[in-house]
Amino acid sequence: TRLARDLPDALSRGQLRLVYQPVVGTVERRVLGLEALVRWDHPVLGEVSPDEFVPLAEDDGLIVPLQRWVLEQATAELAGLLAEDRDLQLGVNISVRHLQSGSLVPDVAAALARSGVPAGRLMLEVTESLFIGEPDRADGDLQTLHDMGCVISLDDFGRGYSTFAYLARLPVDVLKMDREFLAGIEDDERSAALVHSVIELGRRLSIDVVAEGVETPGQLARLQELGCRYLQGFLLGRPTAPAQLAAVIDAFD
Ligand code: G
Ligand code: G
Ligand code: MN
Ligand code: NA
Repeated sequence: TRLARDLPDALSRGQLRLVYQPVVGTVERRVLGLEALVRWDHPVLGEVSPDEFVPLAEDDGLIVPLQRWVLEQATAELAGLLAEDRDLQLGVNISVRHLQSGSLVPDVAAALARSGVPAGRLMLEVTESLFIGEPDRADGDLQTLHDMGCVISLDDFGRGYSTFAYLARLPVDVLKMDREFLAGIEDDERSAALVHSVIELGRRLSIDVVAEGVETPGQLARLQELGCRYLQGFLLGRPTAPAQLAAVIDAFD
């Protein structure tokens, strides 16, 4: 396909960029974190979603250089915001392939060293697809990243297969609750009970729970009643270009 053909040049021609979506603390009432989301500005086709090109990169062996670029770019851009004395955590989506390649540990270390961003500011978002199957080298590398001080989050939690067993096996600090969970919470007691259970699970395991995909004031109110402290979604803030970020963050203060 055209996208697959053009992808190798996207990096070298500077067609990739990052946008950042805020994660808001309901107790702190401010932006606590930013999730980096990659975009490809294709010269002819316009903006292409990572849903389309990340799988292509994974098939083409381009995913490691792509993820390396994401790590370098995101930490460099965060360093700029931290220099203005802001207290923020940066979330980066990790590809399973990068972890399995064995180069994630040195690539993270290099990005942190180059940017000067402390490891504790970097949250690596992994999905459960990583953990289907037997424990392997990837488990050890994830533990190494955790030992380095990086924060590990389990993304899209609750989508797909049950992930409870992974919570015992892996050094998970944060659960990002899939937005599917929010669908009915405003008026359906069963949906609300499910969300409550995930928040309770997090509390018992000392794992922070982030609700993803918060779109309505009703959902926000219900999540607060259920004790959810961390929120992400279009209602709180859209993915935003770096130049506008400082304004978005400071608007909450
Ligand atoms: O931002 P958006 O909704 O378009 O993201 C679509 C999907 O692409 C989500 O599953 C998101 O996790 C994933 N994604 C966004 N940025 C990156 C990235 O830098 N690396 C990887 N591997 N996935 C990403
Ligand atoms: O899989 P992951 O959680 O990394 O996916 C992040 C994706 O979710 C991004 O593509 C982002 O654009 C999208 N997203 C963020 N907030 C919302 C929201 O409130 N509603 C919907 N439908 N998508 C959202
Ligand atoms: Mn994510
Ligand atoms: Na998610």
